Amino acid sequence: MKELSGVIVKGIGGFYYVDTGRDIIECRARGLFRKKGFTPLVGDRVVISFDEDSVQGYVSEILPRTCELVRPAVANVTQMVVVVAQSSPAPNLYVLDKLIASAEFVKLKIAICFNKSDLEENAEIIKTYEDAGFEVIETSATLNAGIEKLKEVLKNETTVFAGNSGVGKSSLLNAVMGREMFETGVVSERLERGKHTTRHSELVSLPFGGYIVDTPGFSSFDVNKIPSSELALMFREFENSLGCCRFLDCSHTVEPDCDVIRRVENGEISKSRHESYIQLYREIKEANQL
Ligand SMILES: Nc1nc2c(ncn2[C@@H]2O[C@H](COP(=O)(O)OP(=O)(O)OP(=O)(O)O)[C@@H](O)[C@H]2O)c(=O)[nH]1
Ligand SMILES: [Mg+2]
Ligand SMILES: [Zn+2]
Repeated sequence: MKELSGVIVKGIGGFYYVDTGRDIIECRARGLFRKKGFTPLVGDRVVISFDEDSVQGYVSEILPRTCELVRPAVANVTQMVVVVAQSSPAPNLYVLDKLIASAEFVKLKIAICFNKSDLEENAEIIKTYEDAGFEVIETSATLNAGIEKLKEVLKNETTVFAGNSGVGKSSLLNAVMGREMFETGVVSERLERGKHTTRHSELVSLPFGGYIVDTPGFSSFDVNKIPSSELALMFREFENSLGCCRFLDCSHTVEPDCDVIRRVENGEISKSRHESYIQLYREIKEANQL
């Protein structure tokens, strides 16, 4: 028996596919984990026992996780790239800000990719997010533009691609990989063609180091887990205001002498970001009252 370490890149029907850096080895998990109610996840760093004579190995140990996402169910993600189409479909800033807040909550690195620059440039939105302090990448998957910068951002990270359906996540990943690995096109078209779309999360290893996860359609984490009192911390450009409002427990939604609202009014903080904050704040409050 040989012991090897690796990363689970795919899990289907009780089998785990472990990337050891040299090969991908099909493994079963030791019954041990099931007894403890602990299931290996895609993204887990594991130790496997592997018999040279056998084609199958066993996952014998799971190393501690740095984080654990629920949807997609992936462990040890380090970064989220939120993809937005500059037009078609029109950007939904609330969805974008919600994804950003959920990623901030689990302390992921964040980059925002404004795709479809070949159709219509949306300089205003790009500026909003640059000013708020985000890494912004402008791309066109169709024209293969901005892909080198995207690759730099992806290098040596484990990245989930999130964003509404049709914004071009799979197209961008194909451009990064340099081949058609991911299925593109709108869901309805895919169904009409009767093509299989994957429902399992899978890590794809990048030739220049790192992994990516393509998540179909909209994806977000459980934002309702963010305590409403901490939501302001998930909006990085609010930071300088915290502690500067008249009320110590200011919610930054309606209060007088609120420093966040003051900075929205003088244009230092974007109005749309603050609107998303208010909507999310109310959503979290409501969900927690049930
Ligand atoms: N004009 C233009 N079209 C693009 C670009 N990127 C993607 N598309 C098109 O937009 C459509 C949707 O692209 P996908 O890559 O399938 O989008 P997705 O985000 O993966 O969508 P889901 O898998 O449904 O979540 C396809 O018809 C693509 O050809 C781009 O940069 N410019
Ligand atoms: Mg896709
Ligand atoms: Zn305030």
